[in-house]
Amino acid sequence: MSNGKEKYSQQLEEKTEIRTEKPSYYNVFLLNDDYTTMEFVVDILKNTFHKNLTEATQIMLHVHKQGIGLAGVYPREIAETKVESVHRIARENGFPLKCIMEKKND
Ligand code: TYC
Repeated sequence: MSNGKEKYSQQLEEKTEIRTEKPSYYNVFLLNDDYTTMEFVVDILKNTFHKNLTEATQIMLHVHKQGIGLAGVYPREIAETKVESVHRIARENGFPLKCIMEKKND
């Protein structure tokens, strides 16, 4: 009959998972709108996407003029978190700023 010690050591058996697939990367884009302020978008690009002021201003102006612009490229889970963060921070500040992600070709 098995005792508690045996059961416990069975639960601790290690399984080695071998990941063969390379992770997919995603483009994360900001979309233009008529209500979000330029200053707020620059702040998002600095704080959430770690751009410096010059890069953040260039990306913001690109989105303003072209309707869409690339904020960053990340593995799926990080990209999802960026999109959620942008939407949460924008809503907290009363702005309708939209952020989307799209799988890159691998
Ligand atoms: N179009 C906005 C304005 O004129 C500025 C803006 C830029 C908004 C980029 C969103 O992703 C955006 N205030």
